[in-house]
Amino acid sequence: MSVELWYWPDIPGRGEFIRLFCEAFEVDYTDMAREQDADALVEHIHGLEGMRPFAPPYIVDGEVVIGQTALILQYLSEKEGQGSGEMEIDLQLLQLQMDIADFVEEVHSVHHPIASELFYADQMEAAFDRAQNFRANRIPKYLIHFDNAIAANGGPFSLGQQPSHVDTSLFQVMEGLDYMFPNYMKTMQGHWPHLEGLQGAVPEIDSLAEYLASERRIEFNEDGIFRHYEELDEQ
Ligand SMILES: N[C@@H](CCC(=O)N[C@@H](CS)C(=O)NCC(=O)O)C(=O)O
Repeated sequence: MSVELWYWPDIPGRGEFIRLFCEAFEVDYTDMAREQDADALVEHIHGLEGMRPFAPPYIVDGEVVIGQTALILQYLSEKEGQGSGEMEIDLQLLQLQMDIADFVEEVHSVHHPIASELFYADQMEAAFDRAQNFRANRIPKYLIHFDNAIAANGGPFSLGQQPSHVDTSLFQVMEGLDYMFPNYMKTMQGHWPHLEGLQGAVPEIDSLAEYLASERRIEFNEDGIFRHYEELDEQ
C-alpha cells in the first residue's frame, strides 16, 4: 500500500525532506497534493479529527496519521528497515533530524523574522539584521555540529558507508543554503568538509540520482523555506 504524503504542491519546503528519503530508499509513496492540488490538502487536513497533525507535511499510512518531519522520517526509516539496528544510534539519528528541523525553522525566520503571516516585503529591515546574525553565528554553529557528527563515523554519510534519513536531509540543507546564500557559502567553502563530501555522495545514490534529474524535483523558489534574496546574502 502506497504511503500518502500530504504537502504543499509547489514548493520543496519541508515536504522535500520526506520526498528525498522516499526516493532514495524506494518507498512506495504518493505525493497527494501534487496529484490533486493545494485545495485538496487544505480540505484533507481539516477533515482529520482527534490527535491530528498541526501542519503539513504529514503522512497517512493505513491507520497511522502523523506530522512533524523528523518523526515521519524516523517512522519511515524504521518501517523500511533503514535504521542502524541499534536503538541508541537510531535515537541519535532522530536527534540530528530534530536539530535539522530546528535549523530549518531558523532558516524560515531569516526572511520572516516578525511574522509568518506577513509578506517578506513588510519585514525586510528586520530580515536584513537577522540574516547578518544568521550568517555570522547560526550557520557555522549548526553546520560544524553536523560536520562533526559525520566525521565521527568517517563519512561520507552520518553512519559511515550506510546512508540514512539524516543524510538526505543534510543534503537538502546544503543545497538550500547554496541557493539562499551563494556568496556566503562560496566564501565558507572548506569550513565543513564532511558536509561537502556528503553533499557530493548523496546524489550518487542510484534511485535518488534519477529523481534529482527529473521534473518531479521542485526547484527552490521564493515561496519556499530556502529563498534567495540578494540583499540577505554576503555582499
Ligand atoms: N515542526 C514542523 C513544522 C511544520 C510547518 O511549519 N509546516 C508549514 C509548511 S512547511 C506549515 O504549513 N505551517 C502552517 C502553520 O504554521 O500555520 C515540521 O518540522 O514538520
